[in-house]
Amino acid sequence: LRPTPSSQGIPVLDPAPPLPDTNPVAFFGELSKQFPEGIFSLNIAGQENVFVYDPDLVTEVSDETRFGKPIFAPLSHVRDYTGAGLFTAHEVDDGDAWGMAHRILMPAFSQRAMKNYYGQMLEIAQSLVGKWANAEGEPVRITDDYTRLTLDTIALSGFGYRFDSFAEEELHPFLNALLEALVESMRRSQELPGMTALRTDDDKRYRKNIQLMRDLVESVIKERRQGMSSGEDDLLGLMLQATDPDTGRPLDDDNVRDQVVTFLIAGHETTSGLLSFATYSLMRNPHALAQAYAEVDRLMPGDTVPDYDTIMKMDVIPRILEETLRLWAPIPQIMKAPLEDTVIGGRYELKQGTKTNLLMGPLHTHPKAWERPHEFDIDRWLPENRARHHQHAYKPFGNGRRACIGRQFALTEARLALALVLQKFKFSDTTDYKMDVREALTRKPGDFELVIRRRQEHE
Ligand code: MNH
Repeated sequence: LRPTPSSQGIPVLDPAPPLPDTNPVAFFGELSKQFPEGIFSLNIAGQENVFVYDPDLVTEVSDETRFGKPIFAPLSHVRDYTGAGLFTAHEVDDGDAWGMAHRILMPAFSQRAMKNYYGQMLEIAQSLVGKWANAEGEPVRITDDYTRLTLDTIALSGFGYRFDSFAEEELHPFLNALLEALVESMRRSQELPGMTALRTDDDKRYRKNIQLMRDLVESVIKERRQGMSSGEDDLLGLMLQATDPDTGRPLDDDNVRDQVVTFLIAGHETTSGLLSFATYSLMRNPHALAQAYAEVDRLMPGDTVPDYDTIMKMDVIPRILEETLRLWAPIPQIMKAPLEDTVIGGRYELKQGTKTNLLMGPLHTHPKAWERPHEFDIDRWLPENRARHHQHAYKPFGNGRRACIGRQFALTEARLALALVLQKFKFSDTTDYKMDVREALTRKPGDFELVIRRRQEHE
């Protein structure tokens, strides 16, 4: 297969190679190596898909006056369970659902609002540490436990609901239903609707999984409505009571349900991936690990329980998280589309509505923007170096008004969890783990196990 320039000037692989059954984004990343232009096009299931990762082209695609977030496959399928929740809402076709929820919820995600969730974040992080303290010398399924942590944290701090995941051997049924639903939505987005219609058993199972997630969420909302006292200021309280400052209207009941499902998903998958990739990266980068230990020992000596201010004083751990998000962005691809026919890079023609995918991996390691791009180097994030970064070569939280609303939440939770874990434990990679990325909308390491030991004084 040879790249050829298409009629719009964009290099294209024609005919398109068959997509793999798993990890399509990793496959697009591999293909990107054939296109130093930083852009290429593929026809997938009859539709043109453009991929961009040159930082200067991404700068143009990040201009919100020219590009918006379209809800095409796979997000159009994820809508089967997240409806017009923030992540999958159309800005036009859903009336003002996105704008209303965005205005109502933004204040709940400001940096200062994080103080309100800190107590609950700490409680759940301490459950993780408690579990690991009893697993001395045994291999631990790291990603599963980070998933317990992040799911329990968003559920408790957002909705006052306790999954109590650390009490259970098995992951909560909500997670299995979600995983199966995500896999099914991804599969649907890579086949023609006629094929989906033939898979009637899969469809039954899909509906059953969606029902399980919605039933759980409906029961959480019902409980809250019954026991509600005014002034409950978590996310659920806000969604049930607040009115939109612009329209004066509250969110309707279906929308509240869709938002809760959205937050349970968006609020845990990615942060679990971040913590897993960060732990993996620390195992491979002893110099960064040593600095992290030094930081927690300085700020949290002995068994000191960190408070919110301690977490905000950290310097090394936040830089570890930023560098992890560069090399292992949990959302490896986001989609934009031109609002009108346009030209980028002075020569690549894009018709209105063309699927224009930003590939995080190739963008975050683009040689135009990053020196020694594949090296894990937390010093890139020192203030003096940060100032020299390309402005649009780092998008782990997306772009513009559709960027991640939960960013501060994720970073606060991840700093705290990593700090507590490093205060107490050292890890050994006795099985010499080889990174095995699993994509299901987001990506995480598969079957990542480490042996954990408690740290002794001066270790
Ligand atoms: Mn989050 C949107 C990455 C944690 C809730 N998030 C996005 C987008 C990216 C993203 C990228 C943009 C997607 C797109 O353009 O289609 N999010 C992350 C990462 C982490 C993360 C890498 C953790 C690390 N996100 C969280 C947490 C929450 C959350 C935690 C909730 C508590 N994210 C959202 C919501 C949206 C979103 C809601 C959709 C925002 C919108 O479109 O208005």
